[in-house]
Amino acid sequence: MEKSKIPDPFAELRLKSGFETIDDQNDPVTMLLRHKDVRKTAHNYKIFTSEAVPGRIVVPSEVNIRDTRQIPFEVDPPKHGAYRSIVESWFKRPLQAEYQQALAEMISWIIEEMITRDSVEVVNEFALPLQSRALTLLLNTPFEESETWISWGTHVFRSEGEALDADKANILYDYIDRELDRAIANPNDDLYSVLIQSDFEGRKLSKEEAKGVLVLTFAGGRDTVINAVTNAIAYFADHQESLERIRKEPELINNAVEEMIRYFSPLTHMGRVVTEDTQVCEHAAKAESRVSLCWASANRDESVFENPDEIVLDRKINPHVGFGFSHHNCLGATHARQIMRILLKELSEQVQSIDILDLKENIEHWGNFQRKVGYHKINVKFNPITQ
Ligand code: EMZ
Repeated sequence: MEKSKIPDPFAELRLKSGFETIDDQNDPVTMLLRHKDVRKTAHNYKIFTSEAVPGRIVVPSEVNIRDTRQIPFEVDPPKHGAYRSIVESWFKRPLQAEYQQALAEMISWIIEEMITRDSVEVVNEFALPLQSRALTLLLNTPFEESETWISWGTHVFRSEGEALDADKANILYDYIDRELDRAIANPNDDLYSVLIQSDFEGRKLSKEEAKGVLVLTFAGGRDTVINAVTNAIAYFADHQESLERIRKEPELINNAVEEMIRYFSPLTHMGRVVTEDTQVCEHAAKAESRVSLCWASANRDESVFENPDEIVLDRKINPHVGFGFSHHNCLGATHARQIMRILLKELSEQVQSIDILDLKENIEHWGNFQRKVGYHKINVKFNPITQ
């Protein structure tokens, strides 16, 4: 089997029943597996709320390690929209030419350095620094801050072998508190300062609300971006011809990125809490219970996608839900898309081929499902293009 393959563990149950209930810290979750059900449920925020106890819609639940409500992620409409409109234009900055230029320089520089090495561990030496450095653009903070963020590792709430790591989470909270205090005392033009000065429903955004946006910004786009970047490199290692095709047809890049996000589905699923007794897939779902929208399964739904288990670089109709769906579609998606587009462009221009030396897969366990989401480690050798 190709080393970069990401199998679909949901296929059988998606066809059979459309759902599966799994345990999560004694707070079960019914995972919805079909594209149609996932989208319908995502729309229906009145019965399937995101505004539960902070941390409960995340699987694994973060209720024991987090009190701060992530904003706008853990708020329902109409308040969700009011929060989102404060931050939307900031998170669209990656569409600006200067932003893309700065990002391209960062990514090009990393690749230039990596192609000189005999071996690169992509997760920690490539994807994590890339994600953290790119985040300095999104926050508009000094580049040096990325060193601190890199030291936190690939996930701010989890460590290898530990699903929830409260000590680690506290490092992030303390850091954000300090930065917000600094911004209150000495505002500048970074995201902390912008949030603190924002107006919300006729008042200023509180420090706790600003913190909610920042925790989401740090946590939500971290392992997801790292997995997307790492999986893309593994894919090109197995498919040198795709790298070549992108070099010759760079106009394919946007479609190719969407297709990779569909296939990789860097975030397996996201939960909702049921507000009243209802039904999912002709199955009773009680008020107060949890369901999850399984993006990874929906993205392989054979009733929607032809050849769902293949990366079809020029797939044209691609209603994937890799960035979520409906009101809560990913706030960081513009930034993530730019990272991926520039990565593909720079890789295709600098790299001839990639050899995988060794790897350790990152397998998530959800009840009986085992899902590969990426790698804990993957050592590769980048072979430069030699003219
Ligand atoms: C939450 C989540 C957001 C959660 C879009 O996903 O990402 C997870 O990685 C975090 O642990 O807190 O931010």
